[in-house]
Amino acid sequence: MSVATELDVLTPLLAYRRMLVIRRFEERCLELSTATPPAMAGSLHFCAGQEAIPVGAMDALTDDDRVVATYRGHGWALERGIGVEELLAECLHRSSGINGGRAGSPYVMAPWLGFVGENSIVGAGVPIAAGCALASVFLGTGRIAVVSFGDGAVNQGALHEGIAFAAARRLPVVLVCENNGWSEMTPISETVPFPRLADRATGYGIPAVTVDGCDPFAVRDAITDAATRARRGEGPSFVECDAVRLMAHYNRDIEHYRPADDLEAARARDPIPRARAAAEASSSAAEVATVEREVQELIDTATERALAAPRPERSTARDHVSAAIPSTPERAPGIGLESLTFGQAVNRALGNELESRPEVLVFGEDVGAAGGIFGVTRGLQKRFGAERVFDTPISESAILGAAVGASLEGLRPIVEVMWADFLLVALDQLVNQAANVRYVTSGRASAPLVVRTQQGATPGSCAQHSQSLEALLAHIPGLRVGLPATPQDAYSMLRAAVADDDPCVIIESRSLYMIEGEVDEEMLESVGGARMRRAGADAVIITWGTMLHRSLEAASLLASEGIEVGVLDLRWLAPLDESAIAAAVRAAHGRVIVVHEANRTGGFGAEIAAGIAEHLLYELDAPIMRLATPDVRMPAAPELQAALIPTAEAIVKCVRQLVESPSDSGAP
Ligand SMILES: Cc1ncc(C[n+]2csc(CCOP(=O)(O)OP(=O)(O)O)c2C)c(N)n1
Repeated sequence: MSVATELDVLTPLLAYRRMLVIRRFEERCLELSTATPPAMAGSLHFCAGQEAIPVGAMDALTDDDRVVATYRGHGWALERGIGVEELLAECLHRSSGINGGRAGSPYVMAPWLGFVGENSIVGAGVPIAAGCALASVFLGTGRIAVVSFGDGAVNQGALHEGIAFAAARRLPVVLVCENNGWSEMTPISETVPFPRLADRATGYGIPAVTVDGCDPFAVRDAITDAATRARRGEGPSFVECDAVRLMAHYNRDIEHYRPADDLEAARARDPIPRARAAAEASSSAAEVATVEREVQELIDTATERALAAPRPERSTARDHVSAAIPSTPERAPGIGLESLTFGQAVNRALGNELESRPEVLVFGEDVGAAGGIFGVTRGLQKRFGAERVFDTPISESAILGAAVGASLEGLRPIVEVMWADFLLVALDQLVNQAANVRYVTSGRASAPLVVRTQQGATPGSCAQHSQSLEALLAHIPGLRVGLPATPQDAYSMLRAAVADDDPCVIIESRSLYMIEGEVDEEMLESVGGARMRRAGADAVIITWGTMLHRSLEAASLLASEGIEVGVLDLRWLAPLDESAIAAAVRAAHGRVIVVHEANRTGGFGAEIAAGIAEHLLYELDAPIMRLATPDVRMPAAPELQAALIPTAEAIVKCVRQLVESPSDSGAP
């Protein structure tokens, strides 16, 4: 039963009380936000008219089940056990708020209470709920995950991917559609050409019902059935709750678009008077009056206290973006040196992680039985079983979202996104979801997942299978981004990523999968840290990924001309090893060239150059040069690719220019 429930059985009086708490809470928020001056900043989305849904649902759940809520989620938050004062203080952005003012009204999260969170990205909670449910099955906890979303969310890709994922694996998920008839300012009838949204679910082969979402008991019964099926291992179910929206889309919405009769019809179905009538029919008038008085007192006291609470300290605004990097693990160099290809080194790292950490799962498209399209996960499913290494639907949002949910539950998912280009269809789960968890929860929760992907151009690869996208990811606070370029790094950096407590993206290079090198399995490290791959005092090439090899080739060519150029392999763009960059710039007497395969404009090279200019300007002997793929889409023809991607010869030319006439040099 709900943590908010004092009694085991939901009575009409109790249902009324709990629904009234939600209603009065929101009325108070509306009051505070429309006061002059407003006491509450920002947008608030009220669930008035939908209170029966969380109240009924919670009665079908155990305290241990997980709730992933719609952004219109005050009711779910209160019902899952967040106190009125803590929630109100959060909406007031006070330090005593459940998220210390970092979440505000629409993004409250408290995974430690089973409240995985609201989600301000429509539909995004479904894949996350699938991940929570995946963890439940794997860990055998018996928990289910309930995810709520609005009617408009049934048109969202992430929702469909999440359902496909959950249905494919028969995960214990209950999908609760809160159909209030409106998607922001558009009636749902305009975007779904049939009346019953539950019909959408039948295409996934899962049971679906429609119930009166203004009746907590009808909701409870439907969710109890769905939860029972989920607990029996029969997979997800869809419960459409037919409800009403009483308070507009958000606090300042004047509803100019809404027909008067629609609002009137909604008011006629207001669940609060109905719940009151039911309470009066089964309890005395004095009991009902007591409930009303107590609820009012609860709201008034919470308001007084929340308003008096301090605002967050400005000095804390940068805290909890990422965990502190742990010290480098003990290593024993020289033990177990073996010659492996880059791809084999990744496979070895995955095998060792699966072996040493029972909480590691590996999943993605084709990674199971087939071993991945590049053979990198070959043999792992056979060795560790299909519970731990498995194939997924072609649903990148669901793959990443499931990783978010599973990581919140204490697992360490390592997921493969076959091509970095495909990350673009699912970035929400990395950027808006995974990267936020630590910050919004002030470090009380995190999403320690690892995404492995590969990128770059190879002869014949088209414009949708060639891009180098690291700068997009390195731009996001909260994400770690590493680009191994040697078999040893492919091994050690992946293991560092798994050990790290934050979301990490490891970007491999398809063109490097077959290169061979010595790998020391005992060589463990923490995330971060650049490596000087070659010393040289005439200039330094700062690079990463595929360009490391071209830079080293260029350095050898230059050495034969008597020019000694250093090569710094950054390896991790986040965290960035700024001290290694500074040391390299100084050792090269301020002659620097940054080389990368990604397009030039907005490439990470610009960040490196800006950082050097900011901190080391007076160490520079010449303007910093950048060599990158020009701002062109990537053609498939090998001849055209070769005309664009930096070659060793092009690097040599730039370095010569830099070394020979430093003061005149500029970008090529
Ligand atoms: C992915 C995404 N697209 C658009 C929005 C902007 N937006 C916020 S709420 C909303 C309407 C959602 O409608 P529905 O799912 O029916 O939920 P309801 O408002 O009825 O609770 C929209 C479009 C968003 N937050 N996320």
